[in-house]
Amino acid sequence: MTLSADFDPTRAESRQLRVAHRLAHALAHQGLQVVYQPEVDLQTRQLVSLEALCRWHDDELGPVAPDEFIAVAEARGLIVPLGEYMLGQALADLPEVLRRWPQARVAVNVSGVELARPDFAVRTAAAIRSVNPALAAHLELEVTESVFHHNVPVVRQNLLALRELGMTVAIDDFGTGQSSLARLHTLPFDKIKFDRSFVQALEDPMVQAIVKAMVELARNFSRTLVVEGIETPAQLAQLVALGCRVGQGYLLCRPCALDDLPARPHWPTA
Ligand code: G
Ligand code: MN
Repeated sequence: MTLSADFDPTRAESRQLRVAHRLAHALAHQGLQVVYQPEVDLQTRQLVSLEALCRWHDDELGPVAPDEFIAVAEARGLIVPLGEYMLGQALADLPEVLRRWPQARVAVNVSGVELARPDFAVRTAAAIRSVNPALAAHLELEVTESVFHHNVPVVRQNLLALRELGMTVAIDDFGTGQSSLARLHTLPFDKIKFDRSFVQALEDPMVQAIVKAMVELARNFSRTLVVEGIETPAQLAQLVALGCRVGQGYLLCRPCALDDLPARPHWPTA
């Protein structure tokens, strides 16, 4: 591995410490925002799920990208409180979500660090129960293939226990991790979110064949396939032709505050 000439480990570490410090402050003072990005039925334009995404604009640091602060949270022991905060927000917003879209689920992203904790399911169940146990049937967990770097039997136990309550499980960014196909059958899941990198390479006939195969795989096992990162009408048309039913992406709807979400997203066609 080569490091660029201006890479300074001391400086990188001090940035990480500063972000961690400010993030802890934001968590303690309600300084994080939640936006929602819909998953949409590509034929009916009906909203299927809303993915809760964390956004942060710090008074001192300015806007900090989720990729950066999630990695810092994982490294510095803040991912558990961050996850609890996002679940709390999702639970608080669910009554309004269900008033507008009675069939919808709200999806929260969870880190392998959280899922590998033996008490994750118990604590999550307690948080739901303290608001309204019926809301479990309207919650989804998004997990990435990075969970395979953690204690997989514990992860499995947590997912199984939460599915018992009615929650569903989505494999996020599918296709980017290592040995994803080889390990897919080892976790309980309801939905596959197909990574946006495939959409970006759709002109490649091999990628088209992969998308088709995923559509078949999901159909044969009664799993939902959601294609992420749809940005252009041409991509959308091609995905629909390949059999895709549900999608997410800037073309369909950008992440936005709950109050600003359209009842039924509208998008330009090719
Ligand atoms: O890993 P996950 O798929 O949960 O990441 C969601 C992130 O992807 C969010 O930060 C969201 O803003 C971003 N995102 C959503 N739709 C699109 C899209 O169409 N294109 C790109 N480049 N990013 C997107
Ligand atoms: Mn996600």
